[in-house]
Amino acid sequence: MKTKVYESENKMKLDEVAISRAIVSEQSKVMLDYYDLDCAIVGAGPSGLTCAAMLGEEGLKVGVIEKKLSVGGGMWGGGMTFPRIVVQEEARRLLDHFGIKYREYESGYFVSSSVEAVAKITSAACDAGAEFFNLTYVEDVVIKGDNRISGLVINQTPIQMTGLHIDPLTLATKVTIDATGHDSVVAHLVRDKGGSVEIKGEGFMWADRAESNILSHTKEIFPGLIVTGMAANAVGGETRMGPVFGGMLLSGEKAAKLAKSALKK
Ligand code: 48F
Repeated sequence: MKTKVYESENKMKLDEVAISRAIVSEQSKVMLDYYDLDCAIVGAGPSGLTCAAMLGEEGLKVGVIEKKLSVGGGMWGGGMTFPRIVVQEEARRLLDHFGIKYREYESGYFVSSSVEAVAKITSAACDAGAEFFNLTYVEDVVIKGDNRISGLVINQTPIQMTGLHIDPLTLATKVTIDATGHDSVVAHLVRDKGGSVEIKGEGFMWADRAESNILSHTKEIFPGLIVTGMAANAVGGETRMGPVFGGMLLSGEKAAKLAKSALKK
């Protein structure tokens, strides 16, 4: 008598090694392709993610390098662990662009879920073709005779964490966006090695001033290097703003426009 046929008998049997090969093979292809970028975005916080989505939507080859396991930077946590962010009127159209829901609290304070905001902007960046290199940190830049950033020196975060003596790899990029937040890591790397970059440092909390001025600080500060988000304010000597995120989204959008026009030159 025939025993019960399990559904699995007709299914393909999974091979652990094939799973491993699929991952290594696909990621190797991506890396070979994306080690020559139109635009490298360092840091996957709100400004970097917005910039990645906007540049990807323009059909440019974009790589996002994020030292942590997860993307989202300082947006996940909202304010003091309450997972809500505030966005002002000027940036409401970007919430609409990414399909992020919001409710108006008093007049002009639009409140969204920080988790939804990170997820939807990340999703837009993925849909637009941006590639993510997480657990990867930028430790140096390539600057040759033309005095312009033409590449980034990267390594894996666990190597940094364990202090292992393992050399990094290098990727080529036409434009670099420093979206590393308060630390403004790429700007510091350039300045500390003699590049003519002035870093004024971040000021006290003053949300209205910080949000009003962020776009003027979002600019090319060294040939091939654009600063965005909190990195732009830190470089520009601007105040901080806490959990109001409109400026981050608008700054990411402006950085994308600047990168696009730099790429046209
Ligand atoms: O800090 P972060 O969220 O930057 P942002 O886009 O947004 C700032 C706000 O979150 C908040 C604020 C606004 O209200 O004041 O702080 O300007 O994200 C920066 C990302 O850069 C990564 C870091 O892990 C974070 O996810 N990062 C920092 N250094 C490196 C890096 C590095 N050397 N290589 C790669 N990623």
